[in-house]
Amino acid sequence: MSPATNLQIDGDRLWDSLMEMAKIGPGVAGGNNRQTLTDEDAEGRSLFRSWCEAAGLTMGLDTMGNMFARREGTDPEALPVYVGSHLDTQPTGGKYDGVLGVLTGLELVRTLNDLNIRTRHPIVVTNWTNEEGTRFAPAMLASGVFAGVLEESWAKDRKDAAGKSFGAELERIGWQGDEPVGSRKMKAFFELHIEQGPILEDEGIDIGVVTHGQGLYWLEVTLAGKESHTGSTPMYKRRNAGLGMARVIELVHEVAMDYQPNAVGTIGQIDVHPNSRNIIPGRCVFTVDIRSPSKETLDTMRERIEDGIDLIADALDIDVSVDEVGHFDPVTFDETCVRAIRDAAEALGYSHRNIVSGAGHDACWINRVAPTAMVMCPCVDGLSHNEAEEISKEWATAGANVLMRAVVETAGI
Ligand code: HGY
Ligand code: MN
Ligand code: MN
Ligand code: MN
Repeated sequence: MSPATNLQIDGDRLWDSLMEMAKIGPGVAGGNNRQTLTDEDAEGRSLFRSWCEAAGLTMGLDTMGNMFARREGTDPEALPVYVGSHLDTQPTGGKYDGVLGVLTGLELVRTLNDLNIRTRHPIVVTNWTNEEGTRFAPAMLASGVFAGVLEESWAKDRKDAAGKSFGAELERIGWQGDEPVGSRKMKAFFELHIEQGPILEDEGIDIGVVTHGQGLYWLEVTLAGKESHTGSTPMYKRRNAGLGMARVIELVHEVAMDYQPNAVGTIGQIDVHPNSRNIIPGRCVFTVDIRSPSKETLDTMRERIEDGIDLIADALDIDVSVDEVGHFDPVTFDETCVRAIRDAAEALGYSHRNIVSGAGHDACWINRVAPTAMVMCPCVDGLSHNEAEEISKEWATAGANVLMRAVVETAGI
């Protein structure tokens, strides 16, 4: 019988930790606003560090602020098994997106402590900086630098809407480490995350065995026309950037609809200048978020959208620039790690199904430098990136038990 056979986490303790963390950076509607590198993020990091130290873990911190809480194994030379996710939230985020993955990593260590079980490989619980990419684009920034895909100085120069840089804010909150980012080697990385979509709940399934992740492009589009009076400028003499943006919003939707069910397209962040009710918009800056599990579809969508934007700009006599601010190709997770997840769900008697992750996760980047897999649990109405995001303690406990078994099987006893 596997040594991990009877391991069960303490669901109440996990839930209490989730609720405790949720008190930091509260939203206005029951969720969270703990954006990366804010004082609230710093407070959440401190709480997590205090819990890790109380569990006997030693905290490492790299130059991108990634946190690594290490539990020694019986073989200190053995490559550690990493487990975690992110503590930062959307501005109108939920209590579980990312946080569940970090705190279940901590909970599995607490459980091993309770049972006085020592794995062979060390275990490292991880908090990746700036997974959300809202304040500083792109998403999964620090895990992308860790994986060697994004350049550290470029990442540290990313600015928020107030013009503050990632690097300066990381220094300001006192969470800039000196460990060179990316210097750590892993045996494997596991991440538990809420599905953030409706499939598991609709099908009444406890566990998502994540085999793949969608690829994505994040484009930033600037349309520049001419500000002028809304009353005295005849329709034929306008260079209306706002009209151009409206047509691009429709274009992105139409292109995504052409590839259903394997595509999504959204324009979520919009800045209209000068945003005055009686001035024709002179400049619009907005983000295009397109995703697909198929690389071919993703690249074709991008091409069609960029060609369409050029036609819209020509027709309206407005100037256009398109910058890529984020991209990764569709991800295929490591078969051995995926099997460890599936075998764990099977052995624990949880219903499970393969699933493709619609959202991006740190695991998508870490998969490039270490064998990686994800576990998903359902969320109510598939809702996330919304303060009403909700899960059940049972779902969290099931996901954590599967995660723990996969981690312990991989770390060996
Ligand atoms: O955008 C994403 O998929 C992630 O939630 N940051
Ligand atoms: Mn997340
Ligand atoms: Mn998110
Ligand atoms: Mn590509």
